[in-house]
Amino acid sequence: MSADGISLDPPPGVRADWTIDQNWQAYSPAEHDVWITLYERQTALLPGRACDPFLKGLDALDLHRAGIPDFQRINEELFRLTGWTVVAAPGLVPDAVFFDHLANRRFPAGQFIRRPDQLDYLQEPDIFHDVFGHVPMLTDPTFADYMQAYGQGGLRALNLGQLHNLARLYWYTVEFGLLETPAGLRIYGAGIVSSRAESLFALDDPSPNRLGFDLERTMRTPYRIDDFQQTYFVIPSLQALLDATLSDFGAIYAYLAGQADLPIDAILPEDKVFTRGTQA
Ligand code: HBI
Ligand code: FE
Repeated sequence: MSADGISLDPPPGVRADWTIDQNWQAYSPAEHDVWITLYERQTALLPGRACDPFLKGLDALDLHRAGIPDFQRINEELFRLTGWTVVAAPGLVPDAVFFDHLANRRFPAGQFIRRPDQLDYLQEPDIFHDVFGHVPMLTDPTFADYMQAYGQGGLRALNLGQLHNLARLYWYTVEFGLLETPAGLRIYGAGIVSSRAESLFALDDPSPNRLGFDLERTMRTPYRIDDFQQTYFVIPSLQALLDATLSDFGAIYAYLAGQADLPIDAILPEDKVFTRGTQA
């Protein structure tokens, strides 16, 4: 058993690197309809909410309305743009496997799609969360470099027993990150952009804190996986996110070892506060 409780040996029918064939021809019309419903819901509300690199990526990969995208088709353009490819996975894969894929510019996306009665939420990332939520940002060269650096850092963190700190960095950037732009705050996090309710909540609701991103600050902040975020961290640019990965994580982990976790809704005197949430 590996650290995260999932055996590193893949289940029957799954390759050693935990990938499977997407088998695009096998998707049913009903499954394509779920994608179309989710796609049209999100693209109706994301202009003015999602950041430009996300919207450009959506167009570049032509993640169109006709249904679940064929990875072979979108990988031609994605690889040309940033050297990334999407590979099909049966679901969550062991951390070590996940990081190794990211470190090699492969994004493991769930091959399955949620059922019609799960449109608003599901625990495990499905193909809509992964391909609509995560993949468009991988067309941006800076973010593409960040995701590869994250994978390389993850492999190191695993070996240092520091995964919990790095998982927070992933959570508050890749999954639930906000970007500051001259036109206001914009979404780049996949967990937000693939969710209708959170695409609205993350920008409009007075309840959550919205604080300036800081690497150590963010890594001291726990997160919840079962509800909207109580705190969102805002980056000034994607370049700032990439620059953060150039830090000495060994020194950061040593510092964090002496620091208690912060309350999930804490606001510190040194925080750059965009919104002081009501935490309603
Ligand atoms: N596996 N397929 C897949 N997708 C993920 O997003 C993912 C994963 N395994 C582990 C994981 N995410 C998180 O624990 C990361 O923080 C490492
Ligand atoms: Fe995700």
